[in-house]
Amino acid sequence: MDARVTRPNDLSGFWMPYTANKAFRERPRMCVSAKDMHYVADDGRLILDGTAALWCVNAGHARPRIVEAVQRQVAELDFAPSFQFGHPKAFTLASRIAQMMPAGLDHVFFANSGSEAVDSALKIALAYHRARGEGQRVRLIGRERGYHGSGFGGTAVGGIVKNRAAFGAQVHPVDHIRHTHLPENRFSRGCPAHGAELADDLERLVALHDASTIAAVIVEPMAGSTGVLLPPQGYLERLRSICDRHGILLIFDEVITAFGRLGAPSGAEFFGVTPDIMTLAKGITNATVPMGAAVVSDEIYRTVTDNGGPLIEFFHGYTYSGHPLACAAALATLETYEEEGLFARTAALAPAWEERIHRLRERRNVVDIRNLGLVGAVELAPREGAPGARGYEAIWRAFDKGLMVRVTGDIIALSPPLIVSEEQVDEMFSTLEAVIDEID
Ligand code: PXG
Repeated sequence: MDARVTRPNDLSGFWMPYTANKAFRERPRMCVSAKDMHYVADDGRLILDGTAALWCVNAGHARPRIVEAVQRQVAELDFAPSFQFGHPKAFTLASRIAQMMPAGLDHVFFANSGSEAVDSALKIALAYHRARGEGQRVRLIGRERGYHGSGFGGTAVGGIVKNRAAFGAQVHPVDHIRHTHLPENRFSRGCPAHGAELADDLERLVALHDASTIAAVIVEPMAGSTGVLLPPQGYLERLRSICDRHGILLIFDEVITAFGRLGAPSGAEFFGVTPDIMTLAKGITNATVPMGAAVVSDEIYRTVTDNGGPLIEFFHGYTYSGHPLACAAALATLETYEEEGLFARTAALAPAWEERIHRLRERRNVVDIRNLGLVGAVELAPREGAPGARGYEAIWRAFDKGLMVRVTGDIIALSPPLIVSEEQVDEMFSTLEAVIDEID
């Protein structure tokens, strides 16, 4: 089949998300089909997927089991409501997810994206404290340079300046602990040695606001979107113990880190630290059908459902919570991960990945390299007076050379599908070297 299609002439109707819209129209990058590790561009070129799209196509593109499951599902049960009615696959899927996640996280609230998963998690935290008679615990704590999606809740706890700046006062009382990115950790391999004590910044906020006003702390175990910031060794354990000391819920936003990205079912398992609530999305369905979820401890679920109110205990949900197509896609995705041993495969490939990415150290403008699991970041120095310009150039230069990369400012991030071969890893970084060499 000829993959070429006519490019639509008018590119102004679609207001593209998180995109340089005007620049895109001048230099469009269109994908028209995909299979396994590759996209096909509208000019017929193969594009190696260096980022699992937006960190989400973990099993690779158009995998047969998932495609067939969605096709079957749409014909069998296109939609069924989850408000006061149910359908079996949502229950089966919730149990499967609970089995995959750390012991004690047993109940799953379904949403349709990471942003909705985050908003659900934050509302669950508030409802939990209220149900146990501590309704004054309303403050939500995020972290600088954190990303928790684009809902109002996620934007408020998020810590990326540009994502917050245009939207005025946020809707909820929030505060932020310090980010974990320290200059002395540059070129670390895996989690950096310095900075566990940055978790103590939560004690500062407890002293300022009093623990009795704080409902929850939300962090990404490994911050992806903001440019791959890794937790210093011992940091997450310390955060966990400070939360415990003060009755503050710990939420791990695992939208990127769950489903094999680090070589384990979740970041929680990888790091050996269990949160009270975990958010999921992206890899949950291999991105074929939108889905998100908040997974909560039995204690939280029971407290809210036992004390929340008569009949409906928790007044929150989405029309498409537990959508049958998403459930079918997720079940087939989890089977694919398991059948192909993709999480263990990632763990096995991680050392070669680390070795290869750190060979970029001597390239021009490279000021830091970070890696963990199948995640990597190459940070370029900003061009004088034009921060982000080198990063943006890297996107289109890489695409011209047949590679998809993601960029935050001048940080180039890579996170390929977990089926990537060692040869493709080498191809990816060889292309990236050529791209970096071209950028002045
Ligand atoms: N939490 C985290 C940790 C995320 O990374 C979201 C929530 C929001 O998910 P939705 O499904 O609402 O977009 C995300 C999303 C990038 C990039 O290039 C990262 C995300 C989305 C798009 C691009 O780093 N993460």
